[in-house]
Amino acid sequence: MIIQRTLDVSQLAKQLTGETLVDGMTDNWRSRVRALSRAITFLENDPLLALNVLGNAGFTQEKSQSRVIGLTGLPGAGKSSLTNLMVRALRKAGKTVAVLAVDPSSPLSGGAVLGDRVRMQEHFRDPGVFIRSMGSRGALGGVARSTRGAVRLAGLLGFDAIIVETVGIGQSESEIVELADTTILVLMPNSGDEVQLMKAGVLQLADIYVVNKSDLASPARMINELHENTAPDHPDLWCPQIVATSAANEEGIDKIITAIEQHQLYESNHPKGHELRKQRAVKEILRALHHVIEPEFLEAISKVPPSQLEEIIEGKRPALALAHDLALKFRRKATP
Ligand SMILES: Nc1nc2c(ncn2[C@@H]2O[C@H](COP(=O)(O)OP(=O)(O)OP(=O)(O)O)[C@@H](O)[C@H]2O)c(=O)[nH]1
Ligand SMILES: [Mg+2]
Repeated sequence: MIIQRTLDVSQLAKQLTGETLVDGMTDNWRSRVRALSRAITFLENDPLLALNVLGNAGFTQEKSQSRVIGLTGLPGAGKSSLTNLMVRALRKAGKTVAVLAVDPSSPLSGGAVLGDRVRMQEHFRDPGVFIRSMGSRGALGGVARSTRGAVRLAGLLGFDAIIVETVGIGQSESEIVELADTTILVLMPNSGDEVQLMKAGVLQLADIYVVNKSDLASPARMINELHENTAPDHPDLWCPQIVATSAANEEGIDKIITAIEQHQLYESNHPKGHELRKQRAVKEILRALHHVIEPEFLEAISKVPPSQLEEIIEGKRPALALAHDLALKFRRKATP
C-alpha cells in the first residue's frame, strides 16, 4: 500500500517521548503500530500530552482519510465478535484498521479482555491492524479522555478505519456519538433491549442499528420497532440503517460495511451531513479546551484562602460570587 502523507512518523514518536523510538520508522506499518502503541501509553499517563502533540503544527497531513466508527451496546451484545469480522472485511478491502476497546471488562462476558484477545486473535499478527484495550478510568460516558487522543493519533498515523468499542446504553452513548463519524448500536433480539432503549431515549442517537445474534431469535420484531422509532422526521436527515446480523454465523457483516459507506457518503455530500460534522468538531474543540483549562481553574481554587471557602460553606457568600471573581482574574490575565 502506498502511503501519501506528509506526516513524519519518527518525528511524532520523538515528540511523544523525547527520543527516537523505532529506528528507521518509515512507512512501515509494523513500526506505525508500535509507535501508536507507545504513544497511547504516554497519552494514558498524561492526557494533556495529546493536545501538545496533536496541536503541534508539524503534525499535519494533506487530508485525514480516517473513518472513526463507534460501536456501542449492552455487555455481551456481540460488539467484539462483530468488530473482529468487520476488521476482516475491511482488511480484505485493503484498509488498515485500529481497534480501541474502551473498558472491556463487562461482567456478563466475563474476563472480556482475555475474551477479546481470543476473538480478535486472527488479527494480532497482521501489521495493518492495531488492537488496544483502554480503561475508561471512570470517565463519564465510557470514553476515556485518552481515547480521544488515541483516536486522533491513529488518524495521524494513517489508519483508514478506527473502531472504538464502548459498553453502554443510555447516556453513555452521547460521548461516543461526539467522537465517532458513524455510531453503531448493537442490540440483541428479544432481550428486553427495546424496553431499555425506549426508557433511555437513545433511539435517535445511532446512525446504524445492528440486531445481532439473529441466529438465536428472530430479529423481525425488533427491526420493526426500530423502523418505527428511528425514522427521521425530515427527508433531508439521515435515515438510520437497520441491519440484522449473526456474528456466530458470520452473516450480515457486509451489510454493516455498506451502511457505514452510505453514511460516510451522506456526511460528505449532504449539507445536513456537513452541518453534523461541524457540530462534532465544535464539541471536540470545546472538550479539549475544557481539559486544558480545568487544571488551571483547579489550581486557582486551591489558592483561595481557606477563610473564603469557609464563608461559602457557612452560607455567608455564594460560591458563584467567588467563581465570578476568579473568572474576572482569568479574563484580565488573558487580555494583554
Ligand atoms: N449465538 C450467537 N452468539 C454470539 C453472537 N455474537 C456474539 N456471540 C457470543 O456472545 C458472547 C459475547 O460476545 P462479545 O463479542 O464478547 O460481546 P461484547 O458486546 O463485545 O461484550 P462486552 O465487550 O463484554 O460488552 C460471546 O460468547 C460470543 O461468542 C451471535 O451472533 N450469535
Ligand atoms: Mg467486547
